[in-house]
Amino acid sequence: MLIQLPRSSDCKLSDVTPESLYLSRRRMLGGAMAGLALGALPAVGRAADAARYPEVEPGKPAGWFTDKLAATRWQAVTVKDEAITPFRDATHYNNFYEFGPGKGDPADNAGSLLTEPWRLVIDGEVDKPGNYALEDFVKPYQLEERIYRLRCVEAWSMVIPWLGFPLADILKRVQPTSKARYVRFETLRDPEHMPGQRSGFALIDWPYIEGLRLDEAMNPLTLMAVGMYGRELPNQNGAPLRLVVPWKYGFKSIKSIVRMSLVAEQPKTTWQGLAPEEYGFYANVNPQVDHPRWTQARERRLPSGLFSPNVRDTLMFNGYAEQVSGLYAGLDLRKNY
Ligand SMILES: Nc1nc2c(c(=O)[nH]1)N[C@H]1C(S)=C(S)[C@@H](COP(=O)(O)O)O[C@H]1N2
Ligand SMILES: [Mo]
Repeated sequence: MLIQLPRSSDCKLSDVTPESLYLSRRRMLGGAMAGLALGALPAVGRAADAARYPEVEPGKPAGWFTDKLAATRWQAVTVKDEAITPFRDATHYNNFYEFGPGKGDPADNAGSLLTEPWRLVIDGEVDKPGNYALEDFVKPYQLEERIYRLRCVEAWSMVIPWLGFPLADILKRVQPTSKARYVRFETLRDPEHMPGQRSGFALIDWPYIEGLRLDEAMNPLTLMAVGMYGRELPNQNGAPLRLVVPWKYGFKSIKSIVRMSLVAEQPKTTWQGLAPEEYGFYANVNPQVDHPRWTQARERRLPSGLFSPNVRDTLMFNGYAEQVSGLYAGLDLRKNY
């Protein structure tokens, strides 16, 4: 397998592994990845794609993250023949209204987010509720790399290599009761460190709330992410813990989660509450059901510019129909958008 690194990196050829493409030379030479076991993996990196990878800023990984990285199942899920979005775009074109409404605001402002210490509460209809320090919470789970398409309801998209663990693994441990039918997720509320929560922009009633039906939450594709591009999550991408639901519009993939509650009733979610005729609870990616103000049949794949807009057809369930269409058998997807 021959993978070329961008010129700016001067790794030895023997260091060139798929995941090393996400890591800066500094981190690699620092030995963080030394001794990493690699199975026989399919190549993400055909040479042409590899040349598009930028250098990844290594961040300051928490001790538990570095420990877990060594046993990661790399490329547990991949996207065939679609280039991974450069790290720079994935971290500088964001939606995270807690840090402002502009696409660049999260990168500019999320430095103030306090991610350590971080606690997660799991409560509601579960046999084993808990209030965990993040480093204790993640202990039982093995990290997997999942390369997923991310399709925003605003008709742009990316391909992002996440690191995380299946939400189903968490739910199996906490044991939902027979009354549990939905999972409700809550983002941190901290106006002092989240300027968007002070400004009252978009009339959002903080904290940001999202939800899934229990069977959606149990689907093997649903991921609780703690990292991306071989490193921990940057703040603007929802550090230290965020949901990734690849067959749904991006707003379902709630960031910086502090609470997960198993509940009997469908939760009232943020965007549905703001504009129910535009944003539904399901929010499944669906090229046949347009947003009232724009088509959902196509999307702009980042990086996208004036002269190379990089427009492509949107796929049913964002390309994950085989894995998830069974969840919606008999449901009118036009009504349940
Ligand atoms: N707490 C919170 N989570 C959020 C958002 C937000 O504003 N606040 N934006 C959502 C939207 S609209 C999208 S498209 C994705 C973007 O994720 P990314 O910035 O990592 O690409 O995050 C989602 N999760
Ligand atoms: Mo979005």
